[in-house]
Amino acid sequence: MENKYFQPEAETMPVEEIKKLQDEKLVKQIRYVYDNVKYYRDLMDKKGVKPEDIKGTEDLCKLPFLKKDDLREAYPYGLLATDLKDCVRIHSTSGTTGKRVVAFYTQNDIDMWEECCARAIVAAGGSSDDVCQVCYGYGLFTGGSGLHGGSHKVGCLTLPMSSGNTDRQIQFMMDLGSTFLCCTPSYASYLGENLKEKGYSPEDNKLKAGIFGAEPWTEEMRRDIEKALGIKAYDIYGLTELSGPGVAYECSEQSGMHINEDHFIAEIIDPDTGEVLPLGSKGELVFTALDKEAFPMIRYRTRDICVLSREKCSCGRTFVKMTKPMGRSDDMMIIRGVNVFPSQIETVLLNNGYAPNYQIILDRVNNSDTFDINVEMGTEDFPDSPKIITAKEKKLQDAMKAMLGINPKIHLVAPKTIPRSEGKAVRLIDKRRRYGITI
Ligand code: DLL
Repeated sequence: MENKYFQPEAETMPVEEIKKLQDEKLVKQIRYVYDNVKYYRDLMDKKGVKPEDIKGTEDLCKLPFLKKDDLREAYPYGLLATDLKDCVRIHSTSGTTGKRVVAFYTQNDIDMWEECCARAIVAAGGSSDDVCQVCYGYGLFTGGSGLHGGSHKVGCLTLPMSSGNTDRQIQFMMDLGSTFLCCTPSYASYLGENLKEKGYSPEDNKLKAGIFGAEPWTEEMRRDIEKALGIKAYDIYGLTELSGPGVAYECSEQSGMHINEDHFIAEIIDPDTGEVLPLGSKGELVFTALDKEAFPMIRYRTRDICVLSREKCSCGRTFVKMTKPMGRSDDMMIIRGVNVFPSQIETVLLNNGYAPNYQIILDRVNNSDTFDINVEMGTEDFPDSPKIITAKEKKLQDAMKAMLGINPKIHLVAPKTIPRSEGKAVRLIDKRRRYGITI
């Protein structure tokens, strides 16, 4: 594949120039955040750091971290740096408890984000000749809007399908000759199976590439998807707090994702001590956004564990590369592409009169996640008739769906049947690990 770039001057910028650009932008951004975000100013004051102390990227380590808990504490407007009237959009994702994280965007923030997604599409071989089928969810989730905006910037014919309705996805894919597919890797895999069931072979579709992310996937899964759909499958990484998809993207080498370093500084830290680790070490990824106006993020701890590498890439891009996330330094699970924290499940249980005696069982069947929760009934509810139990399970399932955005299967079990442990309760049995899924 011939290497093309959406913004070659940025994507192939010599490493020394990237560093210089980051130094300049960082100094400005820290001053901007100090002056406009009281929450972060207080954190800096507490640490005894002033904007004048930050002269370049070497000084980054002096700055305090931001964590998901800070976002919850500052909810909804505490980290906003602009007037609300300058914001044009929000997106949102789950927080560690009931409160969601709400991220704000100015038009410049949206433009920067969409350009990052456009870089990903072009790096995967996309151009204005392409028909780009976006089946990430549209709405509060960033997947749909991000790739949609990127597809527009590249000039592709964009099919804003959103997720679900597989028959319609396949009909449009075939009738309109989609050449690019953007969705979670598990949905890509599911589409592949459905195409096969309908009697299509991989040559029958016009797809040439897919951009898959938002959840962990393995090299085996990549090979399966490539074979089932007859395409090249590329990874894309991002998180709502930093904009959404497109913080990092894969190129023709398909060996790790280039981080958009003109917009984001990446650090790897020891998740226990917070100490910055040298390039090549495995640790937690921390990002500083250099251009964000509405919702600036300084040293944001992603909790994603990975390794960075600056080896020369055959695609000609100079941006540092990250490996696929290899795990998390917190207890967040990604189920069918949706971020779920055990604490959210506990909140629902407590709100519905159950004690937090539960166990989550995750598995993967036909490349799709299954999600079951066993919940102990109280002795006073036991034994209820099967009909009453079924009704209670349904009620709890609806409450979970409202909190998590996805539907678990609830199984009410007899009191004292969930194994107690002497140490930390084993809340999660993740059978997906046998397929190499580690988040
Ligand atoms: O998942 C943004 C996104 C949408 C990325 C579409 C790619 C494609 P959040 O819902 O905020 O944002 O979840 C962010 O998802 O911290 C990772 O743990 C995980 N994640 C994102 N991309 C990948 C990936 C979107 N390619 C969290 N591989 C992140 C593994 C990923 N995990």
